[in-house]
Amino acid sequence: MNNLGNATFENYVGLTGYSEMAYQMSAHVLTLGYAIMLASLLYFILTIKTVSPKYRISSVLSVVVMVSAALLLFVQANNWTSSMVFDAGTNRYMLGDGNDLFNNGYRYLNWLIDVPMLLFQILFVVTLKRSSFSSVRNGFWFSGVAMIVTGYIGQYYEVTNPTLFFIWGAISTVFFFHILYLMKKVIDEGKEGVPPKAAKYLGTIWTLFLVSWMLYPGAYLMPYLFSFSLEPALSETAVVARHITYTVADVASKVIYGIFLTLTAQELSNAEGFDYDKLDTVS
Ligand code: RET
Repeated sequence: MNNLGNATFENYVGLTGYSEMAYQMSAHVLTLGYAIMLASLLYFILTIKTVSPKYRISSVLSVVVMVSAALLLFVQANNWTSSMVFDAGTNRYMLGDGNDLFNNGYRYLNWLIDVPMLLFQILFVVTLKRSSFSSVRNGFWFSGVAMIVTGYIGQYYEVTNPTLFFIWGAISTVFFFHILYLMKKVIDEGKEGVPPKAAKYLGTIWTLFLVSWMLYPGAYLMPYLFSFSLEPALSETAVVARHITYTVADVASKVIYGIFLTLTAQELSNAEGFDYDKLDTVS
């Protein structure tokens, strides 16, 4: 096998090439990713006035997340199409000669911006009853960054050194559990004393958060989920599955999460006497 060093498994699979279907599905799902972020950007801008002013920072943070994700996912999609080149001899898409290799690193750097933003966002919607705002915020910030940086280092070893890959992944998971613990606390406190509909939305946000954030470690592990051994599976199905998992996770954790926070803020605004429906009527 060609020695690609610490290149990720997508490149090793590219040595034997991708079928038309695997290559195109990957290209399409990566494109869908940034298209959804751009469309959702408009949603978050256009709905900002439907919540009372104190909740609007949450929409602003969604706007920040959409812009940064759209840009980085655009680069990620182009990274795929420029690293794999169609080969008329074999009718497969092969790792190109002299091009950039494929790497998921753009995603990790995007998370460095988006993860703290997504975690702070909920703090502008809920009111903490017992915990201190600044200690939760610092915990979110610290563990968010530590989780991503350790995972970023680990992903370089997914083919060449499974031991290091799993050690860095395990360290990252410790920080992930800390984030889950803090988020559960924030949501439980946020549910106290709010209208039932807002409490219900917060319950949905917790389930959505748990499921969508778990997809990221799933994508990290993908070459091993397909091999059931300590050797990574160099399978194009695993590559496509990773692209799809990341896109589903991105849409759920950034867009749908942001929409549910907007809905929660609308309920809370209403309960506090801010009635958006009546703002436009001439009295
Ligand atoms: C890594 C490394 C392996 C272990 C764990 C990870 C968790 C990643 C998560 C990322 C969330 C990203 C989000 C981005 C939104 O823009 C780093 C893959 C636990 C939870 C929500």
